[in-house]
Amino acid sequence: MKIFYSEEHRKHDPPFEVFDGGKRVPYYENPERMDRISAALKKTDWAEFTEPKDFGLDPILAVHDKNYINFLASAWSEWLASDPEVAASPGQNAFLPATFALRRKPRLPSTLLGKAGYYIMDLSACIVEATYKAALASANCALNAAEFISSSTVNRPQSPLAGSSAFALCRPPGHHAGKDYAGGYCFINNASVAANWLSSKGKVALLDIDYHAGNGTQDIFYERDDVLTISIHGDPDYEYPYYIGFADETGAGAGFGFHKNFPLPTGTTYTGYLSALDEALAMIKNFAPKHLVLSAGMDTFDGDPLGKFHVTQNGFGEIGKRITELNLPSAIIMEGGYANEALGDNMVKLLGNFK
Ligand code: SP5
Ligand code: ZN
Repeated sequence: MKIFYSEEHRKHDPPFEVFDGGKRVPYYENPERMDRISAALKKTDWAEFTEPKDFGLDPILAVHDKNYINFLASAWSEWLASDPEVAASPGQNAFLPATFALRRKPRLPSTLLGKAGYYIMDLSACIVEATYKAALASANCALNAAEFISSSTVNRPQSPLAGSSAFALCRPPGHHAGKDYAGGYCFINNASVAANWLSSKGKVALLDIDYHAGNGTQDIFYERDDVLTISIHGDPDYEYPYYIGFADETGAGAGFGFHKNFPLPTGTTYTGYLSALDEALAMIKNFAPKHLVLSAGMDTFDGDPLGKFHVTQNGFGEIGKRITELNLPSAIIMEGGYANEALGDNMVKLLGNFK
């Protein structure tokens, strides 16, 4: 399997994040995650690591607001220039807003801190010097995977088109980022950029199996009927991102009926999970897409520090197997997953089913 991976993520390594009532904790979405996955993949005989080529900004701007992307590009250097304390110890700092936009149509502020509250939805999307470059490289991994699966007869003449797949080992992840906002460790919505790119070639299904609701993806495709979006996750009634991801959110306008959320209770086990998954897969079959994009978060794992589900390592094997039974060319996009010791093996279990 083609694995698209870039080292650009490594210096995106914020020293902390703020969560759960204001606790300052080490950044869970850390570079070690990629090392664990790479190491496990390199032990298999089927992982073929490839450096992604650069698609430029156009496919990113087809999903994201230009002013938002400009904000991501310059936030760190503007902050550094504005605050001598930060300039004195940049490595101990991460840029976050301290004020958030009101829940009415806000106007875009002209100042850096005002923009931060407008464009960032929480305190886990920390910006450091390397963030923007890492986010671009991550999106390029997803685009390379999309391109690969859409042209696999050319790239892989020996194998049949149906069932061919590629893995974008993306970091930072993407599914919490919307058209014009960052959140939940996400800045550019890699899976959405890939799905939108693929949508010019035919219908796309985007299945999100990260433990957290894929709010950014939901927002981006909410009014579209050419990309079916489905997310299986911890019920936002108790879990991040709290305000979106409910069962009654099913799309709007032309997109009505083309979004589906499966909010599941705390303590969801493999069995409970699989019944939601089967329902999701039946919807995808019925939609008959040309390509599948899988937002593959592994934080549903039993031992994940941010999750409350109990999917086991073998569970990921079964989940992967059922997804491959769709027999669709699949771009698998890395999202969350924070049980670092198990993350590599979990990912190998999931991926091992795909051709
Ligand atoms: C991509 C992704 O998985 N993003 C997740 C962002 C979650 N940020 C909020 C974390 C809240 C943590 N609550 C954990 C309780 C641990 N005792
Ligand atoms: Zn997650």
